[in-house]
Amino acid sequence: MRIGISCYPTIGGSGAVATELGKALAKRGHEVHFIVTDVPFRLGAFVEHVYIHELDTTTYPVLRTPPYDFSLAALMAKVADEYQLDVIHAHYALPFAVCGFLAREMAKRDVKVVTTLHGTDVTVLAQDTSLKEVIKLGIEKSDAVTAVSRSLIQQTRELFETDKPIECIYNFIDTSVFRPQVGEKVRSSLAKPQERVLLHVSNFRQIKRIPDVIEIFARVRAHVQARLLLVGEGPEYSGARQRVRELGLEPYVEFLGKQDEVATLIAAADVLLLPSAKESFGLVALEAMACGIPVIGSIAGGIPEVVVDGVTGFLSDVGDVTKMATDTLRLLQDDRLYNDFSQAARRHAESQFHVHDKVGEYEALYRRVCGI
Ligand code: GMT
Repeated sequence: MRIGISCYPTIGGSGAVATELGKALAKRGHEVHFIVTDVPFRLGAFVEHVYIHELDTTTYPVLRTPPYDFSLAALMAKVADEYQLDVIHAHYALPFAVCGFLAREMAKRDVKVVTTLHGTDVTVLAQDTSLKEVIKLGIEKSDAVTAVSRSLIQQTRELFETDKPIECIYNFIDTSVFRPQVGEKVRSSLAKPQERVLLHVSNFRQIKRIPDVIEIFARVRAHVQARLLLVGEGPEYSGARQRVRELGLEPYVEFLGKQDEVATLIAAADVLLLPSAKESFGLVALEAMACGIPVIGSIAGGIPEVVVDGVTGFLSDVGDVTKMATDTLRLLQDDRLYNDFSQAARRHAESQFHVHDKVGEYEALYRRVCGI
């Protein structure tokens, strides 16, 4: 098939999933056209059957802001016609599903629009009443809609009061890339042999609850020698640095900033902390589990669909840092328990979220909407 993919190319779960999907589809022989503002960060080296169509965001003196969304829709339609696309896959309702809808109206061929909801587009942007109706339009005008968890389907139904069928296709992982042991070198450069390593990876937005991450670490460190790796950047970054200073934890916390290649960093850790207030899926939890790293997470959104409480990690109510710290210590102070969790996490990632299975689900969906 010939598939167009539009996504946010910057660091973030939705861009990572869209890019990995495109690469996996291309490896299966499909022709994949990324229609984007920049080359997606996870694309890496040249991949056969993958084409990039970058948007030229020309500004005109008369316009206060470039007509970015219309230009993207026009580019989608142009690529659809020139390369005879069967499907445009929009990753994120706004603007991509809406642009896809406009592109389908403009294109000369019968191209179908598939939208994947990733979370923030629904749970955060829909709170803005001025955007809610346009997001709903993008969802309802798509030929097919998927969401990355059942929880997100439920939330979408409630927020938009829509009966549009939404299918759950979970995010996926390439377990040959995210695997135990790949982090050994990184670990020895970042932590002392006797230190246990706690890790948090996010875009440092308020919903990630970075102060909880630091508090859990402070409580754990009171009992075991440990180091905290913080990967990512965002609005809460400077507040986090200040909190670490106030608690006197500076020698034990590494702020690593934005990182493209996270597999080796994740595999270098002992435990992943994900205490988010909102999370449609929690891709980093899956990446950690694939590396055999148990997850300490919150009962929020789709996290309980990814992490099996008491088997591949421990889950707590949002904000319950006491239980999260206690559970982390339980894992770190009991080697047998830790190994059981580590092995179960890897097995669960392989059996439930393998890239081959999920890409197969997307292929079946594309075929269905195209009637082939
Ligand atoms: O977590 C973020 O803030 C980034 C966001 C995005 O748009 O890339 O991630 C969302 O999509 C990911 C991929 O499907 C999910 O794993 C994340 O859980 C989801 N984030 C939220 O729902 C907050």
